[in-house]
Amino acid sequence: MAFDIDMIKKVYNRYPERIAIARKTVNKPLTLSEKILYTHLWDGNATEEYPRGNSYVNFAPDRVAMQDATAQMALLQFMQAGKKKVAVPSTTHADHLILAKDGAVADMARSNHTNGEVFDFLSSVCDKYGIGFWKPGAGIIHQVVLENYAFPGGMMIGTDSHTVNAGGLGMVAIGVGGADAVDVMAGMAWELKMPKLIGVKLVGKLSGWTSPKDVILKVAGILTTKGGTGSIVEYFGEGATSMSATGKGTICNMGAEIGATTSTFGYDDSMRRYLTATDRADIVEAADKIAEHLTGDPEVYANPELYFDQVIEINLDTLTPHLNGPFTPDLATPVAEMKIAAEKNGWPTDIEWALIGSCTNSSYEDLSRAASIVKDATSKGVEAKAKLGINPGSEQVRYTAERDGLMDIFNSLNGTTIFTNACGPCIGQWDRAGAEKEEVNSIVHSFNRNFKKRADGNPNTMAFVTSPEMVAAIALSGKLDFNPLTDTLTNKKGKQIKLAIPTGDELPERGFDVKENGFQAPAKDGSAIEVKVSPTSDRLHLLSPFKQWDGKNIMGAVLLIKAFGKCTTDHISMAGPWLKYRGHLDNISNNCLIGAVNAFGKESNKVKNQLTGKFGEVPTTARAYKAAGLQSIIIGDHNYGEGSSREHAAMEPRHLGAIAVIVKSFARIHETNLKKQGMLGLTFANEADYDLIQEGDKFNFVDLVDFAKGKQLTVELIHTDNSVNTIMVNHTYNEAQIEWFKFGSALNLIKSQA
Ligand code: MIC
Ligand code: SF4
Repeated sequence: MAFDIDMIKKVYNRYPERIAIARKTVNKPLTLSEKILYTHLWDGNATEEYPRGNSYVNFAPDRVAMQDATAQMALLQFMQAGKKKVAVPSTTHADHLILAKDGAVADMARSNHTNGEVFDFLSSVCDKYGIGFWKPGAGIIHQVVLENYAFPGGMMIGTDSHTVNAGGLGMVAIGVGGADAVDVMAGMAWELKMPKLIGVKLVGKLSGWTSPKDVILKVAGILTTKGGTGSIVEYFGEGATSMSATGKGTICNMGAEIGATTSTFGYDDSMRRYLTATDRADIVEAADKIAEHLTGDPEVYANPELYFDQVIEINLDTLTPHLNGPFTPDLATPVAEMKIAAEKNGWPTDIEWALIGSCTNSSYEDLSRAASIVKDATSKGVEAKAKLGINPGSEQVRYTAERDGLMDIFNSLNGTTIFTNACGPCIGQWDRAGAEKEEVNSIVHSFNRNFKKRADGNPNTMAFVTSPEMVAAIALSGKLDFNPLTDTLTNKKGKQIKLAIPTGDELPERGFDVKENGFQAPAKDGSAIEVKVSPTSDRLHLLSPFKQWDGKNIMGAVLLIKAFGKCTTDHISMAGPWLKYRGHLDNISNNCLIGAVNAFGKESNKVKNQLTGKFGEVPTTARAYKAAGLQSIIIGDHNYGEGSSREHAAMEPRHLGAIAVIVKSFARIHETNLKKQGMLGLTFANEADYDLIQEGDKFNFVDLVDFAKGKQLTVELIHTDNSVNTIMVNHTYNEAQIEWFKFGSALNLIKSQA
């Protein structure tokens, strides 16, 4: 039986009426995305049409998911909100903090020891406030959510950018910062700008070496890392219905890499099969009663140009396997062209490590397809040339794969390590031997992100993203430019061998099984449970509220850093070794912007301290300004804050005394995170003004006292020679968000209302 089936039935019961009214209001056939959005309006039935890309709308998501690295801050904030229990079903998943090193058993034991304090904290907060807790080893948040909580037509938010994975089961699932999760858990509305809609029509069918991963690698190549910003991507067509639900999950998952708000697919047989196989036939029964509402209207899919803001068509019959990278997930190269591309760009082609896993590609089907390659190769006497590492997506997947002999196949290959059911190398939780030498090298993996330093901390590791079956093939060949469609491998006897095309099981033939799924249900009444945070802990620290705005124009704020080029959340608040401080704002602030490249001097973590004229690290310099009572300013380029949902990237600068971030453009989640934490997230009205910012600049916000919706702000740049440039900046704050700024943070506002 499904978790929270009563909630799901309630959602379905209101569907027919709400859809009928929405259809009348909007007065045209509806996409699936609109159906889900309009059935989840906070105010109930639709009374007006919300212009896409324009109006802010209040929604009522059905559930919330959090992972250990973001849940700490989310729950520390929730503890301040003065509530007894969460208002909607919510779960926390311990998956990010487990270091991959020696293999599952040893790694798990070490992690339980090193992270014990944090796991205990999460377990007790969840218990107290009615939140389900998936213990370390239970699996990666998005696989566990897909297996247990996602349901067609539902809406959820999660404190992780890959929450969007649940689109594989037809949800609108959106990644947010912890403060947004606090709103929903505290029983308040959740606000989102009505997204635009991108329709992707999948014609033809996948076959051979081409997999769902290649669909999204191709889409990323077309749309780039910011092409999806502010949009929901809705997939449809024969190619969509003919692929598995977990394959759909892979595609939706990496929608985060193109900046999309989320991605989704209409309810179909693949979802029925997956729900049934994961013990949720009750959802199928309920969904079937309103099946017509759980997909886009036929008119929409017949003439998509009329209903979507943009339409892309991809022919799966001619789509070929891809490798995307290095350093950015949208640099798409067909496998067949890798030889030329690698040579031209000087990408090393020797591969030492090939990794399968992450929330993107760690399903049973993924493992079975990769295993088919390994089995074929070993039966033909081929040995692996690179090391293969595997992180299964969940204990249920791992247990079933072990029962079905897939793990034996992997283990029979030389150089294979099975790591924990966790994020591991995908988030830099990887103790890769030799990484500290910072040698130039390439790796391949089935993950979603490949930013600099992400997997092993080495800035010179070039990571390429591809499907699990391609990862297996490359592990065997040891070559980045190996094309299994045309190239051969040499076996132990010196014979040339061609790999058979991958085969796999969408779902385990004998059904899923698991002994200990790792779930801890919360106490019915948690009021007596005490959540302990030691005052001397260096990992956890209770929050103190940010200061309110004093109501005056900000004058004389100093430039902290002018970031040059790509500045993702990994540059602003690095993960890997810093994940351990996710529950301790002051300690984690020591990584603030240390990865960002300073536009002056082009080095990272080296900025000029305006008080002393000396160069220093970003966090130290920020602390010096704060100690001197100065507010500071951050300048950035395009798509600033791309990547993760981690609100630390907003809270750290705030904690260190920064008050505004002025950039050419923002990634959605990060912009909201800045607003929620009481900062000014602003964009240059004239992009070229970025060039006016000089190293010793001071900033005057001369009309901040008139801060209002839709009205530009005026900023004076005072240069060191006392010359002045006056520039205009745009913002997207509405009235409610301006209150967050005034109160010092959204949480301060909630508390003032409680
Ligand atoms: C990631 O993939 O970058 C993460 C780690 O899952 C993040 C969340 C985090 O920083 O904790 C995300 O994608 O939101
Ligand atoms: Fe974990 Fe990687 Fe997925 Fe983020 S992208 S949730 S780090 S597996």
